[in-house]
Parts: sequence; structure tokens; C-alpha cells
Amino acid sequence: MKFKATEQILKIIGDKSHIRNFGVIAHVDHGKTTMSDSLLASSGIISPSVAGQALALDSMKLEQDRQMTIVQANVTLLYEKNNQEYVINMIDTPGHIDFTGRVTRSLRAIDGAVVVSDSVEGIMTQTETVTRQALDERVRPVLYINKIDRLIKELRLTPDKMQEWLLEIISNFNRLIEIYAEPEYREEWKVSIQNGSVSFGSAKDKWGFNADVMKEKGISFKDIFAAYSEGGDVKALAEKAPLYDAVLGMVVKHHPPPNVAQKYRIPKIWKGDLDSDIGKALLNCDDNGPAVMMIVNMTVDPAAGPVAIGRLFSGKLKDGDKVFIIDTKREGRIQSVNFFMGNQREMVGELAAGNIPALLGLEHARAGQTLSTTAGIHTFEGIHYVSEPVVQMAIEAKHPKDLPKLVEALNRLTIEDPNLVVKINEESGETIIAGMGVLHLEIATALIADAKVEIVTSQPLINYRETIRGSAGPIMTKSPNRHNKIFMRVEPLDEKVAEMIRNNTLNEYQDKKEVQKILKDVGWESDEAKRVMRFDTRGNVFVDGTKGVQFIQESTDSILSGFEDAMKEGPLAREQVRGCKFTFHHFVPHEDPAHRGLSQLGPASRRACMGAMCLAQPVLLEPTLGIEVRIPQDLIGNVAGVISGKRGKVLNMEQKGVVNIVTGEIPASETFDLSEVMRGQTAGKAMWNTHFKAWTPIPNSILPTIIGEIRKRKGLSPEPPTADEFIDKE
Ligand SMILES: Nc1nc2c(ncn2[C@@H]2O[C@H](COP(=O)(O)OP(=O)(O)OP(=O)(O)O)[C@@H](O)[C@H]2O)c(=O)[nH]1
Ligand SMILES: [Mg+2]
Repeated sequence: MKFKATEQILKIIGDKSHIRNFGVIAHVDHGKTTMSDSLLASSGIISPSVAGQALALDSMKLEQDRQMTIVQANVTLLYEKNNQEYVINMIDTPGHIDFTGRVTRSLRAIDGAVVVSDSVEGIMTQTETVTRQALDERVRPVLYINKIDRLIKELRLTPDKMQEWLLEIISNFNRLIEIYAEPEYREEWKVSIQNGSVSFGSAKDKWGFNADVMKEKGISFKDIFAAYSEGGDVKALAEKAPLYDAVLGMVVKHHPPPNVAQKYRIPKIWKGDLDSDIGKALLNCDDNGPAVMMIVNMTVDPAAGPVAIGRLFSGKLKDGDKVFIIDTKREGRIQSVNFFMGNQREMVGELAAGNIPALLGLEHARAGQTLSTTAGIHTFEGIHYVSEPVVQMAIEAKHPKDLPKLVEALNRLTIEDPNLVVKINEESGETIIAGMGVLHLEIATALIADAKVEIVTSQPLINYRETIRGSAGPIMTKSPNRHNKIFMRVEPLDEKVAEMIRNNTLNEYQDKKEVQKILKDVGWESDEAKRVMRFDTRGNVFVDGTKGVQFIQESTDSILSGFEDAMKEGPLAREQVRGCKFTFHHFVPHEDPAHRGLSQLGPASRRACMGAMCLAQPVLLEPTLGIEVRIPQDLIGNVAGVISGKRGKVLNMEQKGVVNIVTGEIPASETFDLSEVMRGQTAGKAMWNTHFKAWTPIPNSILPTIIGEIRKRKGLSPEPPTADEFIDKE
């Protein structure tokens, strides 16, 4: 650890070319935290307030118990190279797919990524997902191949074989860059041994090297083999070639300082006017511009309250500043500006552009929001998550007197984790939490228990979606007063468009011309593309198909409100609807506005959507997970048996050295006891992980049973309604 007074650190970051912001990203368990811990131990800045205490990154008790990272950790390091000092902000991210939202948000704050890959396993699904996301954000990756000790000790590779093995990993990694990088970065950002953008090492044993270290210190692969053979000395190797030097050397050499990165990152993540004063300040990372920051992480400090952590892209922030939360049009006052020293927050009074401040005092700020000292500026692009909440559970306080404590704990959880959804059913008073997977909910309930609230939870339940397989309509419904008629058609929405709506590529606030262009590119008629009335974020569209009828304009809000209601709770089982395109076909309104208000048109429009869906072969979709199992050769058959026994499919089997990898897919509803079954069938030798893959129709053979069960749980009659219950005759 290195000691520096706060003023000295602030002096270094006064020159932006001496700042780097990077993140550590990888597949689960590949060694991110072990590597980051080693960097913290050797290059962390001792924070004046904790000098002398032991530090480690998986600091939550839950993280230590489970040996996995759950929340991202911010750390600031000091690194000296060629007599220059650099202040390096590092974010260690979780690898498990249930926490991937935290990776997505962290990427917004950084300009470079160290992608860690276990040398035995190589490039895995999650390596691909996080690398793709980094490239989407124009975050430049370098590669650190970890656990080289395993190649020698477990796989017993010869030096020649090892080289071949590592080159294969590097070329697989470059293939990801070839596929996912935008054309202008595709070649430049590929990694290579020669230019030192690939390092090798063992985080556990704390050594590492790359081409630059080899040249400087005369180290070669021979030394590595020697260190691990009889009489070898791994400790001496770690002293000669410490891991931090290899990794931070790559960061300083290949990752851009913030002022360089923002020139090309801002046009991608901020769609305001780049020629405006704000636009120029952002592009130039200008300390003298208005302060503009994007919050990527909120934590709640038991003593200090909410802490907003994010990237300051322009201007300066200081204690006492008044700031606008642009997204919600609220104001707040910064109580104190903090900076990470090592992994501790330290008050610094003021910070300038290009850094990652932690702000106290902003009660109403939330992750994903844009903050500025100037009101009304354009916000940053929304964060596109790769996964959806597919599992939910009901939770209640065991003792009614604890209810306020439960509400407080849930409130805190959702501030810290925007991917956790809390819904309170107004009719039954039941509280539901929904998350990315079973583990996500397990962690959430453990955190509530930590807050000393005893809770009772239901079994985890799957979230379903409703959609249609055919087209229907126009059908007609009347308003409750029978004076207005709405005619509606429905047809399946192209999956591509549904996905673009869901990930915000298509949205309400976009320029109409842009919307038309995107829709025309996927084959929509230009007349229709012009007449979109609403993109529903669940993945549905509402199009105005009426011709020359009166009062459409002033009835729009009421009609759309009915559409929204139907999309929230579809006809089959009152689950969310996705993948439907509704066309408002014709409208016969009452002359008198008093007879065509929200209370008349809302229900009519909702019933029209429901009725049309009932006639269009409605079906329930269930979330399907991709599964990847690593297993010794002789147990492949058992794993295949487990997958197919759970309504799943085996898609591929592949051998990577001594491990075999079976990939397949499996409905999420069948995965709750997967750990036990898999352990039972493989004597605990299977290592596996799952990720959200797609929404798939439930097979007809079990559809009525599942619909019946969901409806019963919601207090409805088991039989879904028929179209007649919604549609009116002339
Ligand atoms: N043999 C060997 N094991 C290592 C090495 N680095 C890490 N490990 C082990 O790999 C396991 C996972 O390490 P972590 O650092 O927690 O991995 P992670 O990528 O942070 O994991 P998540 O945050 O949960 O995704 C631990 O048991 C480590 O001790 C290494 O260089 N060699
Ligand atoms: Mg970790």
C-alpha cells in the first residue's frame, strides 16, 4: 500500500493524462476479485482514515460466505511508471449473471476494461456478454489470462503446448472484438502479445507478465515453468514480476485517459447537441464547463445515507453545490464530495471532470440518472440491460409490527439494486419481489434478514408473458355508456422490433423521423411507420389505423391508457403482454366530450385489446435459460439426462482440454431444484451456470394447467376468459 496525502492525489489528477478509469470484467469465478485484491494490496492508496487496517474487496459478509462478488467495488490505485505517477480508478464487478446489471452500469463510468479469463476454461459465455457490453459502450478492452498455474499443475502442458493453448484463447478473444466492435475500432482494439495488451499470470500466486515486462526484466515462460517445478520458488517470481505491474502497465499504456476517451465515447452515450456549450464541455472533459455527471451506482451508508457514485464527465462539483437531477426534474444539494482512496471513501471537498466522485446528501438520486449544475440539459442514454427479471417471490413480515422495517429494508434494497423489482398488489396487499434469477432473490432476502426483519417467503415463482400466434380483428367494443365504439386489430409483432423497444432502441421520446427510418429498415410500410401512437416498453406497439375520424387527437390519452392496462395484465393469466402489434382500426365517438372521457374510452380500449388477443391464438411464454455445464468425460451422459429430464434440450458438447462443456437450454421453472438434482447425478462434479436466453411458448400439453395455477394464485377462476366477454355486437 502506498501512502499519499489527499492533496498529493488531487495534484496528480489535476493533469488528466495521469488518470485512468477501468473495470475488471469476466465470467464468474475467473479470478477478478483475487486479481483486484492483489492490485489493492500493492498499489492501493492508504486512506488517511483507515491506515493500518486490513482491506479486501469482497467485503460484505454474504460475499465472503459465498465466495463470490455480489456488488461492484470501487477502488483507487496509485501506480508509478517511468517516473510518472498515475491515479487509477478501478471497479471490480460481479461475474454471476444474476448481478450483470451492475456490470452494465459500471461500464458507463469507465473507459477501459481488463477482461480476465481463466486459462483452463478460456472464453466463456459471460466473457462474451461482458466484452460485447464493453464494446457497446466504447470501453476499450485488454486481456489478462489468469490461473496459468493450473495449466502447469493440472493440465501438465509442455511449454510448446502451453503457447499453442494461450494463442488459441487470444484468437478467440479477438474474434469477439471482430464480431462486436464498431468498424472504426475493430482492428485497433484487437489485443496482441507483441504490443503488451495481453498479460498472463496467476492472481492467487500474485505474479504476472506481458511482453513489456518480459523485455524490461528478462522474464520468459521458462521462468514460470521453473518456478512451479521441483525446488522452484513462486514467491521469488512474484517479487520479480508482480501482478500489479503487468496489469497496471497495460492499463496505463492501452486504456485512454478520460479527456481522450470522452472525445469518442460522448457521441455514443449522449445524444444531445455536440456543438452546444454542454456538448463541447463533455467532449473535452472540460473542468470549466457546467458540471455533468451520470450516476451508475447508489449505496446506502448506515451513517451517511444514500451515496451517489458515478462519472463526472464535465465541470467541477464541490461541497454545497446545488444540482439538478435531470431525469426527475428534482433538485438537491451536495453535502460532501468524496473520492475513493484504496477502497475507502474520503472527503475531498471538490472534484473535477474525468473522475468518479461519490456524493453524499442526494436523497432522491438514483442509478442511471444524469446530474448537472445546469437545469434541463439532455440526459445520458439509458442503460441497456441484457437480462430481464424472470423470477419472483411473495414476501411478508413474520410479525406485523415489523412491516415498517420491511418497507424500509425493501426501499434501501431497490435504491442499491435497480434490477430488483418490488411490486405491491393493491388488491391483496401482497408484496412481490422480482429478480434476474433465484440467486438474486436469495441474496435479496438474506439482506433483508441482515436488517433484522424476520420474513416469510413463498417458493420462487416464474414470471410469464402473454403473446399471440395469429392475427385477429377488426373487432368492436363499446364504452360502458354504450355511446362510443372502438374497432381494434392485432397481429404478432416482429421479434426484432419487440427487442428494440425493450432495449430502448425504439422509444417514445425519439425523433419521429428516426423512428420511421428504423421501422422502414425492418420492413414496415412508411405510412404505418408514421402512425405509431405508443411503444410499450414490454415490447408492444399501438398504431393509429383510423382514417378521417373526429376527436382522435383529444381521445388519444384515454385510449392509450386502456392499451397500457391490457399490456400490464393480459387476458390469459393477467401476466404482462409482449410481442403484439395493435392497430386502432376505427373509432365512432360520441359528439359530446362529457360522454367520451377516460372512464368511458379507457375500459373500451382495454377490452378491445383483450378481445382481439383472445381471438388471435393467445399463448403463455415462459423464460428459457441457457445452461453451460463443465463436467468430466464419463459424466456427460448424466448431465444430458438431467437437462432432458427437465424439459430441456442439449445443444452442444465440446471438449476443452480436460473439461467437457455441455451447453443446452432449460425452462427457468424447472431450475429451482437443479442444484440438488445435478449434484445427485454427478456426485458434485458438475460446475454450471445459467443465463436468460429467450421467452418461449409453453407446450400446449401443459398450457391449461399452468394458466389454471397462475389464475388460482391470483384469486381468479381457473378458466381464462373467452373473446365474447370483451367483444360487443352491433
Ligand atoms: N489456481 C488458481 N486459482 C485462482 C487464481 N485466481 C483466483 N483463483 C481462485 O478462483 C476462485 C474464484 O476467484 P475470485 O477472485 O473470487 O473470482 P471472481 O472472478 O471475482 O468471481 P465472481 O466475482 O464471483 O465472478 C477462488 O477460489 C480463487 O482462489 C489463480 O491464479 N490460480
Ligand atoms: Mg469477484
